[in-house]
This record gives sequence, structure tokens and C-alpha cells, in this order.
Amino acid sequence: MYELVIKKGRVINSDAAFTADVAVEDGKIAAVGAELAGRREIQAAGKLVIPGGVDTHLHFTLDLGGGLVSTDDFFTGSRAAALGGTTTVVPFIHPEEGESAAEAFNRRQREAVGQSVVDYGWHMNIGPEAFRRSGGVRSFVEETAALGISTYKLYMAYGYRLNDAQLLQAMEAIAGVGGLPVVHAENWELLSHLVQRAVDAGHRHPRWHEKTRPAEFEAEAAARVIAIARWVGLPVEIFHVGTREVVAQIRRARREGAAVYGETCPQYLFLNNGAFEREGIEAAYAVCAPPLRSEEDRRGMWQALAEDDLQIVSTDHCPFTKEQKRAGLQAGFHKIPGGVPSLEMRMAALYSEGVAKGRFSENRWVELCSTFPARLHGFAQKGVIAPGYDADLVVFDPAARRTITAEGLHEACGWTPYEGLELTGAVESTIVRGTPVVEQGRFTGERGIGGYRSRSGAL
Ligand code: DUC
Ligand code: ZN
Repeated sequence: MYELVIKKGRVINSDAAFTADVAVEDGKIAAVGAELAGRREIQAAGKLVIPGGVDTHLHFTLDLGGGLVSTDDFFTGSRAAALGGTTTVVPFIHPEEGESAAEAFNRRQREAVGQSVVDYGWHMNIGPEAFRRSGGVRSFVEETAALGISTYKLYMAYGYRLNDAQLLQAMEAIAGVGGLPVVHAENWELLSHLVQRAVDAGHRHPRWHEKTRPAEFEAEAAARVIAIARWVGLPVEIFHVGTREVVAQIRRARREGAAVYGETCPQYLFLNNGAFEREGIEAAYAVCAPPLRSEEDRRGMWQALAEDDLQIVSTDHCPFTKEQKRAGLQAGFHKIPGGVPSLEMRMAALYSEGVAKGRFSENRWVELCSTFPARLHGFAQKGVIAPGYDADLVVFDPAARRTITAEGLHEACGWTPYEGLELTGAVESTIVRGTPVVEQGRFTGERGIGGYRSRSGAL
């Protein structure tokens, strides 16, 4: 008799689909087979049983400075994740000047321990300050790897941005520990110039957010960082791809045999730059970076997922309050805090628009949202339903119908850019390492069930 058995669901892995019982013991999947009995049983006939979602790109309490902090903290954010079928998240550590990797890690851990409902790892941000430390970037990366962190965020934009020589040195250091760089690719010099020019000309409307961040310059940055990674001989993942120009760079590199990976996010799959023309504050809600692009780009992201030109769907979840967005809107497009909430809708939205509408298979859905992000980011125990893996499981009702509303979501911002979006399929139960935290679509978990998962390397 097992501790918990999910009965008679259709188990979906990235490479197989079959009807079976899934038995759980001590937080692990103990058996997958027929006629398994549990002290507790969840009936899943007619439902899909998938490995819990893995979201390898999101922000909890991101501090943009000047009092602007993104709203979801570890509890509200991880609860939204669980309700949306995501059981592993990877937010960021932004070390402060003079802070060691361990000090920064401990500071962030204090926000997460006892709060997170789902498991989590960390990306370590390598900013210019890493180069000013004694021992330089290499010892900073080694110190980080010793904490069980194997993924490193490199910005080509904002205050954290690295110049090209720093990108190269950071990548050499990451290669030395078998890690993976994940990159925000935009050409900061060009876009800053265009933003200033637009502001000087008196432009304030959110549409100028996209106009001042041309896709060509985003693609130029992606091509540049891909070239550096290839020269160093290191895999690289380009974050939040929303334009076909960047997809073309990734595709070209991959066809030449380079280990280059691309992520897109729900905002680039469900929204286009028409959102900047919405009324009032709705236009400010849509501001995120890189910006939303054309309808052709939006369609192009779906095609890229189907054709494996993009390999991961994460969220870059980073909501700000209505008041923060409104204050930005009044000050002008360049002052609107960038970020949208997508964490809770990701899995169901990808099923609805991807699988139910025939764009790709159930297996590809699981691969994009769970198996491959787990594998690329070094979560060796996650993303697969098989004995020995973590019992992170989701029971998903493929026939349920749901309309997205801000009221029905649990993200801590009170708005959603997807208001009114109709979805086929809904998360019914979520299990985090053997513990049900969502049952019948309702949160039943407790703070602190999730834990830090250390990693020893990336793909
Ligand atoms: N883009 C956003 O829109 N928000 C947070 C960080 C980022 O790169
Ligand atoms: Zn980014």
C-alpha cells in the first residue's frame, strides 16, 4: 500500500503517453503501473497526469530601485504557481555591491524558507560589480556554484548590464563550473538613445515603449551574445524571445550545431503590440521588456515552439500594482515599470492554445513547460513521471472551460493582461514532492512545503 496513488489518469511525459496509476512514497514517484493501491487515492480517469510545471524565469520581489518592487513575494507567487500547475520556480538573486555570493544567497533564502509552496532554485545575477570583487568574476562564479546554483543571469540592458568583454569573461567563468548563462538580450546603447530622443520630442504614450526598442536591435544583441557563447564553447539560453528576428538568430545557430536555446513567454504568445493601444492604464499593463511585437511575431512564436526553434515557455512573471503602473503612465512610457503576471495561467494557456487547437502534441506541451526547462537548468529529479523522480505531479482536466479574470487569479496585483481569455483545460490537483497543495482547483497547501533544490550543473 503506497502513501498516495493517482488512479487511472493518462500519464503524459515528453516522450510517451499511456494510462496508468502513479504511486508516491516519501516525496518520490515509487511506481507507475496498473492496480496500484494507496492509503490515499486521487481519481484521475479522463484526466491528464503530467509532471509539475517548471518555470525557469520569474521575479519575486524584484527591486527596480526608487521603491519599485514587483508585487508577488514567495508565498503569493508560489501559491499562484501551484494553482497554475507549476511545482518548481527559479527566481533571481541580485547581489548588492560588496555582498558575497553566500551573503546574497542567505538574504534571498530568508524570503523563501518557510514561505514557498513549491520547490525552487536560484539564478545568480552577474553584474558589473562581480568584476570589482577580489578574485573577480571567476571566484564569484565558483562561490555561487558551491551554493548549488548552476544558472547565471547576464543582462545586456539596465544597470546590471555587462559590456561585451565582461560577457565573454563571465561566460568563461561559467564554463569553468559547467553552468548555463541565461541572457536578457537588448542593445542598451541604441535603445537608451531612442528613448531619450522620443522623450525629448515629447512622446509619452506607452506605444513608444515598443517604438524605441526595435526588433532589429534586439536581434543584434542576441546574435552578439550567441557569437560570444559559441566562441567560449558554452551553451546559452536567450530569455523572453518575442520577435521573429531573434528566432532567426537562434535557428541559424542551432542548425550550425551550436547549443543555443530560446525561451518565450505567454505575453509574446497571447498578446501583441495592439495592447499598447488599449484604453488608459490597460496600455501600461502591457509594458514589459522586451516589448510585445506584431501579430505576425506573435504567430511566429507559436510556429517556433512547434518547430523546436524555441525550446522553453517560462513566464518572466513580474507584476507591479495598478498604482505603480498608473504612476509610470503619468510620468511617460519610459517610467512605466516593465512586467506582467503570467505565472498562474501558463500551463493551462499553453494547453488550450497549443494542444487543444492542434498546434503541437501533449508531449510537446510537457516538454516545453516542464521536462526541458528542468533538464536544461539542471533539475535532474524533475520534469518526468517515472520511478525515482520527485513526485511533482499535476492532474489536469482537458475538458474544463475557464475564462481568465483578475478576480479568479491569485497573483498579488489585481489585474491581468489576459482578462476575458477563454481557455480549454484546467489544473485540478497539484502535488509538490508528494504533498497535495491544490485539490479540486483550490489551494489547500501550507507555507513552506516547497524547498530549495541545489543543482550541480546544467545540461
Ligand atoms: N522584463 C520585464 O518586463 N520585467 C522584468 C525584467 C525584464 O527583463
Ligand atoms: Zn529580462
